[in-house]
Amino acid sequence: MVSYSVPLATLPPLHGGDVRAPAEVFESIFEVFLVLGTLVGVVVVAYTLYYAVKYRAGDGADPHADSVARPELGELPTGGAGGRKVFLSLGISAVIVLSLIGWTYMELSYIEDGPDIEGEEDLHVTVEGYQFGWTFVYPNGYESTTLRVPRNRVVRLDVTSRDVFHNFGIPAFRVKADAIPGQTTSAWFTHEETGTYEAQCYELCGSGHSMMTAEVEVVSRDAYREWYAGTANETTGGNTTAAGNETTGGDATATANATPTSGGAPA
Ligand SMILES: [Cu+2]
Repeated sequence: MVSYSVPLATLPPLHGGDVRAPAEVFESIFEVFLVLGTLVGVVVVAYTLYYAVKYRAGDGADPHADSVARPELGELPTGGAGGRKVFLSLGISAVIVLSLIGWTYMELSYIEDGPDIEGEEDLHVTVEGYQFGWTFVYPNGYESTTLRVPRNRVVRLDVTSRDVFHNFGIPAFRVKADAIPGQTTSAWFTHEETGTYEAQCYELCGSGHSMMTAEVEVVSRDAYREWYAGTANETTGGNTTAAGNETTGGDATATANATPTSGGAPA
């Protein structure tokens, strides 16, 4: 169901659901480990049971009837075919384990770096955690308590905090990032289906921690465009609260939202 390796270079600029979302990557890692783990488990258990039954002591049968030269007490077994069997099984195990490590590392690096898409710019949203809620700051300075994003677009989050340690996560998208005052942590996601999801704080941060949720709305591109155009009017209109301390500056609103809001926000 999940395509396990899409070469990043072949991704189209405007992705129509072709960019692998973090949720898909984590799912594929889980599936591969589940299948291989089950396979190894079945082989080991079957092998054990087979020999347990084959060499069982029953009905007074002679255990040495098959004329195998068994090792004496204290003597190391040489293994079947002069140790070739041991060497082969160890070799195969090593190849499997090393391949898994390499593949998983590459998959996780993809999550770490994000997809490499040329063309349409990614949507950057700053996420600010505070006791006890989340504020989402859009590129035009608009602030919202709901994270509204278009479907099928890479959304890059710059996560930070105004007070104590928080952790921003959207379980449905398998995305999670530390929110630490004075620092910015990056995360990204993309989602195909429109709908309403929930973001949650994942770092015990005080008495209101469990209520520290936010709505995440994935909407169609057109709906997003329309909504975002409306927020621009709101931001550049009479109310310049998004710009924090720079309200007197008038035209400096666009650049001033990152530091002033995190430093000078009301507690
Ligand atoms: Cu929190």
